[in-house]
Amino acid sequence: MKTFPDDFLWGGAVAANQVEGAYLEEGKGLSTSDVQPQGVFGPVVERVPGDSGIKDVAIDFYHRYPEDIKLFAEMGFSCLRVSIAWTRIFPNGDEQQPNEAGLAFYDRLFDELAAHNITPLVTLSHYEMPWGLVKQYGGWGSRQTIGFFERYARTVFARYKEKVKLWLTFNEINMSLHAPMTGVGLPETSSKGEVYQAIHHQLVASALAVKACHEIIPDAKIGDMLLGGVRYPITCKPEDVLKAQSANREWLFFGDVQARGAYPAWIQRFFRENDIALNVTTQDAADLKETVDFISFSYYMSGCAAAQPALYQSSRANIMRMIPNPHLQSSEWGWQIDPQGLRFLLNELHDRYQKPLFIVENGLGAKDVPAEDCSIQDDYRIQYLQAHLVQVREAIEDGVELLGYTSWGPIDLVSAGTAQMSKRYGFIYVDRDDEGNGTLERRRKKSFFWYRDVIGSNGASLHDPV
Ligand code: BGP
Repeated sequence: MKTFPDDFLWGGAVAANQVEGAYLEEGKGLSTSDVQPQGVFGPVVERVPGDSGIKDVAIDFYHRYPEDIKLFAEMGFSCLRVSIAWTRIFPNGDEQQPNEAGLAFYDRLFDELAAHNITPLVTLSHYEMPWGLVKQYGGWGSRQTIGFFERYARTVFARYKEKVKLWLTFNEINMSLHAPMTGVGLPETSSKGEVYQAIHHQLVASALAVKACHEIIPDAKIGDMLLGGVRYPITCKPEDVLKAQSANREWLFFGDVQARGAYPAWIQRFFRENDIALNVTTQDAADLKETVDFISFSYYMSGCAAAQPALYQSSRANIMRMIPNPHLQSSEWGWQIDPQGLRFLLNELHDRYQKPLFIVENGLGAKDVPAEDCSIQDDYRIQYLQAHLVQVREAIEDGVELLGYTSWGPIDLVSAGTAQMSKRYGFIYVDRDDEGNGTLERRRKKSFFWYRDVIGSNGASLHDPV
């Protein structure tokens, strides 16, 4: 029987700004997420006294984490991916000294996880940065931000070196190309050259964080995090195949720099043809050589690419301008469901980088309608996850080295893309709606028991592919 490795890490993934709430508590500063009330693609709305947004409370994880971790433990989690809100540690981003109350919060969180034998996997920056750094310095457009980030990274490595041995630098680092404010703190109107320069600064900062982690916590592993935006050619016409290759390279570029330590050759042509002249110092090139220990990624969907520009006009305005695949079904939010794409992606990344992989996000955002008895029969979610996990198992059989799997949003949380509560991913239901009404009570869904069995049997309870 095919199974998962004995030390495989099973769990879920959340991000500070989508679960914690307490957005100004105990000295926390405003982050880019706090000024984007409509989500990562929405406009910046400056905060004024008395205003409020859905993320200000989110699911109140800041106060309810013991209860939530207990539920994760009940499902058998061996791993929980969380992020540290940079603004709890350095509220404006440029302080010399960290905020002790913020550091103490994550101490409590990691201690709670340890008490339940759950290994933390910690993202340094998940779709947010101090708003102060954006306003005063121009975000990642400024080279100074590298130093601020390095100070933050060194501070948390030193503080949590006994408690956290698995780290990630920037969440979905390739998303800066599509959501520059969220990714690099630049306005949406920024030119390609400005965005790539900011990305360059962030890539250098990522490498410096990897170096600092290796120095401060020698027995830790630190990875990058990519949005696995798999694109297939819409037809087998050679020009479509080439188009799909360049569409995939757009995001693989980030992995190439972070895992191989240098800019790939082909990007130089892209820069030349787009009048992009990056300022890369000799020191930058040397710093980039510090590469990640493993590759992590999110995977929700795949899409197609075509040489014919007209085909893109019919595509839904999804994040990466993917053309719909006529052979696949879509979620309620138009994300195309493709379990075999996950096996394909795992093999591609394994072949390309020859480093261990970690699936740190995967899941189905769906509307859950509680039944009369208040139960949530989310068979659609079970079906989605089951189909993907079967393909994960196939990829492991193919020879892929995979450290673990953390499904996205094991507890309902605020959506990053649309700031909705109603786009639910959880095994645990949270009583809160898009307007912020609800008791915040937690309830186990049908999928809760299903996932508990999957973890308990180390994947043996999964059916075979259909
Ligand atoms: C990824 C992000 C997550 C998460 C997820 C689902 O892009 O890393 O933060 O939210 O996608 O997206 P959404 O919340 O828009 O449904």
